[in-house]
Amino acid sequence: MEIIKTVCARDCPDTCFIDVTVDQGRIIKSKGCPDHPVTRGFLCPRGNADLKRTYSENRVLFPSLRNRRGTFEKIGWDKALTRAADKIRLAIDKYGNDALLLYDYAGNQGFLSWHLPRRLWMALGASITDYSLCSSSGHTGIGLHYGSSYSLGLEELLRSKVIVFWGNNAKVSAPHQWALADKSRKNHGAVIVCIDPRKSATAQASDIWIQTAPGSDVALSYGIAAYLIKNNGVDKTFLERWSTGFDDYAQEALKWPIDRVRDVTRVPEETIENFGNILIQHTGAAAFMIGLGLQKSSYGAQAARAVSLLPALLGQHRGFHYSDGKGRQIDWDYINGKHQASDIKRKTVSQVSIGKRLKNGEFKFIFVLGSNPAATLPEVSSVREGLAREDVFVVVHDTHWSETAVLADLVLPAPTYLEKRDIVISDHYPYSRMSEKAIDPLGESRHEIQVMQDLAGKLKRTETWLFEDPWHALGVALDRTFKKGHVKDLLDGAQLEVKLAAAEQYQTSSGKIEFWSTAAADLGYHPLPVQEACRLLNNEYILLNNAVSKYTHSQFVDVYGPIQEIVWISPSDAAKHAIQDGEHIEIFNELGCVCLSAKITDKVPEGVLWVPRPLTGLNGQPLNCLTPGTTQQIGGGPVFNSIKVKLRKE
Ligand SMILES: Nc1nc2c(c(=O)[nH]1)N[C@H]1C(S)=C(S)[C@@H](COP(=O)(O)OP(=O)(O)OC[C@H]3O[C@@H](n4cnc5c(=O)[nH]c(N)nc54)[C@H](O)[C@@H]3O)O[C@H]1N2
Ligand SMILES: Nc1nc2c(c(=O)[nH]1)N[C@H]1C(S)=C(S)[C@@H](COP(=O)(O)OP(=O)(O)OC[C@H]3O[C@@H](n4cnc5c(=O)[nH]c(N)nc54)[C@H](O)[C@@H]3O)O[C@H]1N2
Ligand code: SF4
Ligand SMILES: [Mo]
Repeated sequence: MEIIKTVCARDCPDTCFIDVTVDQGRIIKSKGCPDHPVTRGFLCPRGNADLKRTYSENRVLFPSLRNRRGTFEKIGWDKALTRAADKIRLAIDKYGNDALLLYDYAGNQGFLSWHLPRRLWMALGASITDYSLCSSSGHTGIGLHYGSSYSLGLEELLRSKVIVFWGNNAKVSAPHQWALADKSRKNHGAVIVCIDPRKSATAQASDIWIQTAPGSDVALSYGIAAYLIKNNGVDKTFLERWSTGFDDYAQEALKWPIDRVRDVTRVPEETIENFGNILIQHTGAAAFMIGLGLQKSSYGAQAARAVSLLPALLGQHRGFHYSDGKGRQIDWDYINGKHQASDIKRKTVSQVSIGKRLKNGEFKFIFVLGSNPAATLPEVSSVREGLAREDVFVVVHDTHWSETAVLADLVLPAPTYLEKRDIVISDHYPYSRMSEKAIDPLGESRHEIQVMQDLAGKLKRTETWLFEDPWHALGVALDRTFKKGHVKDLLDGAQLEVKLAAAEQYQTSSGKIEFWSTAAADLGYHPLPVQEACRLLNNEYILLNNAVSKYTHSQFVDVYGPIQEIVWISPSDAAKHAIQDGEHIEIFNELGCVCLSAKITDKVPEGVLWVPRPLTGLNGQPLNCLTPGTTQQIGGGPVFNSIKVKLRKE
């Protein structure tokens, strides 16, 4: 028996260190590393179930090619890659480089599994996406005022007196972040506040739940700011030294007296006052945890920028946390090959709104890596139609038979993170160690790097950077990433600490926190955060949706069964439609219709529905057939929490 030290590579903020017990080449146990200051010995239900998912019957174990009858046939790697190379050449010859699309995402966050494999596609001049599906609007929004969106180190939570989870369901989505907050509460009585329209698991476990109307967070932020200003709760010395534009901001905030805020947010006046008083009482010791859910709505970037400014009023440098990815010193363009292929023109398309392009057959060869677009993209019916087109050749490299894999022409088996060596650097914590291989790749699965190099060989590419030793490449790109030490130390088993960017450095044109954002003005946006109206027609509902504990996006259905096909509806809305608990109802809009079982609960307010994502309805339709491919004005992000639907009894 052996204990292998690895790191969870899932698209999750916690990046746990995992100790895996292997007996005779088989994983028998995995456990959260007890010494890691954040993992602290426990894993989430996905981490605990990775063992089962690794050995699940749904694994892709050998290359499989779709035949004329539409079923898959096992083929050898050599034939598979020859076929892929032929199709690439054909697409380029007939339609040009742009007709190739690399559709890659964060199924595995490792450098070797995700980023380095991009090099081949850079050399080919393939089209790529802008990665706008998850966090880009929040990054852009916060960046307008701070220059960059990196934030307080998460271990600051252990010193914080007020911890505000704002549009953030950390108890489910980042359980180790939640555990730090909870520890702070137990150790020194930190107050945990959750701001969410629905009673999420986090809201339930917090000391204070502030229930807002969806999309009203800018108003709430201004209301709090106005309360702080009127009650001598702002740190004027800090603001003078470290910010610009406060007077303009204050003028706007004061247009939001508490009764106006109440009308827009539906938050009672005394709740706003109480929250304001708590912040004043603990001035300088608040942590605003800005959720990804907060910024995935029509004006989500506005909400993120508004919330991010509150800690500055309290005299704190970057007293928020979003994601610290932008504060890492990593030479991404060296890793992914953009640097080496800088003279090659390529098309970058919106990931959020790619559905229509796929449907229209804009790309003739698509390589999907580490993502399941046929489940997770907006306008998913168009995505599915596009992937199934006769004139489009789709290759999927995945560990499992995903919804996308079953639509592909060629499916290639990938090893899970437990079956390969890699490095994952967290966007949230500074600790890093090698993600060691626990077991040999199952079946004929082949590492992403190997596949790309083999494919490059088939295409007779000769660029040396396509064949660079991956550890050498990471050594170059991560040369300045760690406080002390290098990639070679990680390879030797060392644990390194990532260098964090200085909190009091602001990459704005003034070098200060800009309440009145000059960058926003330059881009044609309002320099201050703007509360936009969220209008519904009669009988329309806002459909909120987000992750539940057992699943990482579309993954783990093979372990835990389907995501519950339920929809939360408020008692008054249920009564309006004479819906009984457990009754099947259809939620629909102009894009699609999903059938679900009604769960009547006061956890959602009137006019709001909630479903776990990304479920498949009782009628076989995926949740995202309801999601428009609309992009946000700021940052181009998605609008998953602004889906408008109607409902009817089945
Ligand atoms: N178990 C599990 N964990 C995950 C993932 C997973 O798939 N499964 N995915 C990971 C990824 S990639 C991401 S992006 C994160 C996302 O995780 P979070 O950052 O926690 O974001 P969400 O879960 O999308 O939404 C959080 C909350 O925002 C609320 N919300 C929606 N609209 C509004 C609004 O207008 N105002 C306010 N104040 N709140 C609103 C929702 O009701 C929800 O409870 O989770 C990560 N962690
Ligand atoms: N309705 C709705 N939809 C959403 C969201 C929402 O809030 N609401 N949120 C969006 C967000 S925030 C995100 S981040 C996206 C996520 O969307 P996706 O990136 O599509 O997420 P997954 O479904 O987890 O797909 C990851 C795929 O990678 C595969 N994989 C895992 N490990 C490896 C590996 O080592 N190698 C290879 N080659 N493949 C691997 C998995 O088997 C899986 O098929 O979903 C978005 N979709
Ligand atoms: S999915 Fe997240 S919380 Fe779960 S084990 Fe992996 S890193 Fe940890
Ligand atoms: Mo995400």
